[in-house]
Amino acid sequence: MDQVDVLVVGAGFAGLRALYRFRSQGHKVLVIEASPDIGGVWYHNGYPGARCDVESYDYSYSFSPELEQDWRWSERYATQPEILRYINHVADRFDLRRDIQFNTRMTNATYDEASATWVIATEGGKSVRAKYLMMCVGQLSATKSPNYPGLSDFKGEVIHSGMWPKHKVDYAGKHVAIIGTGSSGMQMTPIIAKEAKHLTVFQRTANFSIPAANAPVTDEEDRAVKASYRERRERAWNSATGLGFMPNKTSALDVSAEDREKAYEAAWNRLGFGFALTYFDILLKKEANDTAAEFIRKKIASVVDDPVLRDKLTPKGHPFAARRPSVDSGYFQSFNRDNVELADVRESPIVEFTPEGIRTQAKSHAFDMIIFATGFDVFTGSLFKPDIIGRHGMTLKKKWADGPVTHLGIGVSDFPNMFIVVGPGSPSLLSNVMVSTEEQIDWMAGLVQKMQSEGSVEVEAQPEAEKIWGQHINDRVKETLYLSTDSYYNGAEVQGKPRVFMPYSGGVRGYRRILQRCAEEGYSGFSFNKTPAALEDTASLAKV
Ligand code: N01
Repeated sequence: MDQVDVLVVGAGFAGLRALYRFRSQGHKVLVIEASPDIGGVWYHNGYPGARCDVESYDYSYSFSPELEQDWRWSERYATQPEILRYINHVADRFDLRRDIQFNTRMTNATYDEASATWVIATEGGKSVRAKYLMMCVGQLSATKSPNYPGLSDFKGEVIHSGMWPKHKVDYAGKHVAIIGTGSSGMQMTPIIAKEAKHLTVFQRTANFSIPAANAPVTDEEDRAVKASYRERRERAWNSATGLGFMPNKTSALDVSAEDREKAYEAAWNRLGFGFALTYFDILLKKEANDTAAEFIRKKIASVVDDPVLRDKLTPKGHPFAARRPSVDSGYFQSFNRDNVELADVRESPIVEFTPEGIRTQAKSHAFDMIIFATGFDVFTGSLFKPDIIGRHGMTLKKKWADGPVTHLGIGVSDFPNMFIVVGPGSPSLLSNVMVSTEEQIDWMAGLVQKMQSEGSVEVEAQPEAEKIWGQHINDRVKETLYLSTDSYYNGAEVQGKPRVFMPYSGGVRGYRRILQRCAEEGYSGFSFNKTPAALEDTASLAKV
């Protein structure tokens, strides 16, 4: 059986960063990746229009000033192919591939209490023993498709946005359906609309969206960013979202309607997600939120010609940004085209798939291709795919049957020497995930260094610390509007999933301080053992 110090699961941005950091620290690291190449979600989400809605300069690694200086982003918001080129460049530049095994899916990981190591088994029958198990499996990687009756009877092509095929998908002359209007559906709609003969978008919930304000990066802009990249990073690390927007102390309710309109207009045309931070209380107070929501509704109204469509496309019934808003490039305008139709599934639900297409309560639609942009089993889906078995046979699925329980989103009691990167309990999807990823991995590396220096072999989150962290997550989210609606933040995206708010809403800056304080306190809330606890238990039993 192969033996390594750190076994990393997943070769996306997090897995590669973990490999780089732990290898630099002298550890023997192995990354296993189920897919044939690196990139994680960016490998799989190759749908048309896929691009990041965090600015390229911020959605990139900060660990190497040389890398920062050498890499030249072409657009303010990078497309999926450009992001893949970037991550491939990083992998080659730092010689990361030699420690990655592709086409290797972890089926289970079992904690061997006697040796304080993990034994990882893969689909191909391989076993690896590791001191530390690092789960870098992403939050948006377990795709989710509704299981409609007749699904397998459909004669055309069925594609999921999050598992986009590698062959060229041709829409020309075709009748295409997109089910789902989250970020993926909204990004692909304008592009497919231009190529397909006819496009039907099946919408269940109208979503708020902000224009991407994308543009090519000029040489001048590139030089300006690179001249003070550190300061830009500092701003990101010390901002609430990891996007670098400075704290705003003004309430949306303390300014005149005219000034508010001007501020929203300026943010609308340039800031993408930053729009949500125009005033500090947009996500805290319903009345403040209403002002932003109303501004967006007016914007939608100004670009959609047909009044009935306009009404259907207008988000109602949930506060702006309490569900993840999109950042789009011409989504609403697409519905002015003659070849684009909106099918409102609340008004007329999908009854079944047929060999020819989809039958809703109202009518039968014929399609050549149906695209599921129906999202993911978020946060826990990918962590539950393999069986992770900790102390005393406890499984992660059982441990989290009522929702994720963690200390700082990083460690779980009964699962010693296992770290979760940007999973539940961390700022994760409420932040620029790149910032949170690097922050957590560097912190974990510090923890492992401490263990090495003092001869500890086992680290484990303490149940009491998990309770305190869980309470803190709940206290912080109660200050916001996140709980006022169903969303994938609180498990509503999968029927039967525990309704628990999963990410940490206290912000990147606050989280960073908490991690720092925890480290200064000797990693409070974690227990460390120099001999595996199981052996100590046996020794004390022998004495009785
Ligand atoms: O998934 P989603 P996504 N019948 O869960 C609908 C990141 N991302 O792939 O809202 C009909 O947001 C569902 O309807 P409802 C980003 O974090 C980033 O679009 O549940 N419809 C919803 O409209 C994003 O938030 C980028 O009522 C059904 C949609 O499917 C996350 O990934 C780009 C349905 C799912 O939306 C996920 O985005 C893309 C059903 N049975 C993604 N089931 C960028 O960085 C679900 N839906 C730009």
